[in-house]
Amino acid sequence: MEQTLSIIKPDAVAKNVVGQILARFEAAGLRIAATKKTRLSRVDAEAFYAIHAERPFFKDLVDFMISGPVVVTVLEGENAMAKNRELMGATNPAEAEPGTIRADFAESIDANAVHGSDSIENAINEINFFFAQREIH
Ligand code: YYY
Ligand code: MG
Repeated sequence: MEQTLSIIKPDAVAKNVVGQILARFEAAGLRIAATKKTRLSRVDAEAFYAIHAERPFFKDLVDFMISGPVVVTVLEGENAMAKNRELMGATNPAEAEPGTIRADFAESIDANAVHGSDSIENAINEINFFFAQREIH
């Protein structure tokens, strides 16, 4: 069964909407195969977002991602990667479809509530970044 990685970012954790966001995944038919609350170090965040290292927003993105705890989750189900991206909505919450997580819970493009893997290959790498196989069920 397909798996993908979700991160509930520091803004959404601070807003106390972790349960509401996880409930949306379940309501859409995705299962929680693993989940934990953690806090990224600067080195962790820079490695996780290495693909964006040359972007102008990289420093702000890393600062934001380490500003508080996050909830990382392995979601499992049919088309899990694409389904999660659909539930999330567009990167910029101002452009996100009504009813998506970012439209409902995000304030701005830099504090946009959730991360989701954007390909099957990245999903595998991102899951392995956070979880050991024995933690995924
Ligand atoms: O996959 P997704 O999170 O929707 O967007 P990406 O293009 O991968 O960018 C990752 C992350 O970087 C985004 O969620 C917020 C931040 N960011 C930003 O602060 N400003 C931008 N113009 C683009 C992205
Ligand atoms: Mg992305």
